[in-house]
Amino acid sequence: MRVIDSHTAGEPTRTIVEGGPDLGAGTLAERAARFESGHAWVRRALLTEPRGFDAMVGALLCPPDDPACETGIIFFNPAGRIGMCGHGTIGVAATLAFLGRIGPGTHRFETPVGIVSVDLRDANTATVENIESRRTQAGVAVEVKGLGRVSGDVAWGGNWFFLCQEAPLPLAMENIPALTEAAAQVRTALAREGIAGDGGAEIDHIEFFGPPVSAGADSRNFTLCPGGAYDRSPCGTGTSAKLACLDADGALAPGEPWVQESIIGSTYRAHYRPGANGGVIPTIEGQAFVVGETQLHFAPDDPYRVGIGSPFLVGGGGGR
Ligand code: PYC
Repeated sequence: MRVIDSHTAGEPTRTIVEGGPDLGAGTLAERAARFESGHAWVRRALLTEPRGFDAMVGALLCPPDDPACETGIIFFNPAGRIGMCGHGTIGVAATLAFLGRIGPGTHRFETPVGIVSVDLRDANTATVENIESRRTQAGVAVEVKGLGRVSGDVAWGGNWFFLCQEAPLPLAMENIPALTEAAAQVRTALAREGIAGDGGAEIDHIEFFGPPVSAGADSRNFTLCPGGAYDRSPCGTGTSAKLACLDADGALAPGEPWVQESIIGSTYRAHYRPGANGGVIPTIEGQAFVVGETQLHFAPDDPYRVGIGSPFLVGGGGGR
């Protein structure tokens, strides 16, 4: 399997460009479900140690359903599949530019939750027009172990988010372990209270917001992704969810710029236009850099060929 690694605003994306699993026929959503049920070893093998680490997001390039799209993309992280991924989309755009498969201009990428449009400005800079994002619940309060009563909004930005205006601690890098623990407790409390996205969908991304540090930024965030890793970038789908909340509160007008800063200080420039169904169509601009090209090997006698602690290792062997 051949992969290209990039990072977008500090958050890594590992794109499978050759040798990915054959997911058969069907819609991209059906093939994504098959990737999860029948090929979960790929996720573990690529993204967990010893080849990866818990913040990595994978991108599997597939034929799109819509021939007008440049590619289909299935995003995943070590914990499972994710719907859309803003930083991953910018990472894939930089990867395809690196491969000479796309040049500056507008391209459409298909994801299992919808088609996004990517405007590649140069080899590293891309603007993503995301799927329609919307707030579905406002001011939801929940009792959280160690934090007390926490209130936030539920919003869809291509993944489900709980957005807390108040962070339990200053959004500083030295607080990352404590912020991670606090966000994990919020996620547990939401699940316990049955607070969910549409159709009972799990809210698997938690965001805390606070004042920005960089001049020119409007807000700083900390985002816990599914599993235990935080987003090093300002989170493209999380920024989309934030724009939906700002719009719903009348706090940001269509076209007005919003600069979202991440916990590591990287930024996305964003704005939105009204969507057709009462939500917003977010636009997120960021930069990605290719950092490596790797041929992965899976030696049959390597006990960790599909990851440390992987359920796909049977008695130290087995697996794939
Ligand atoms: O940028 O949308 C994003 C994202 C989701 C999970 C990690 N990054």
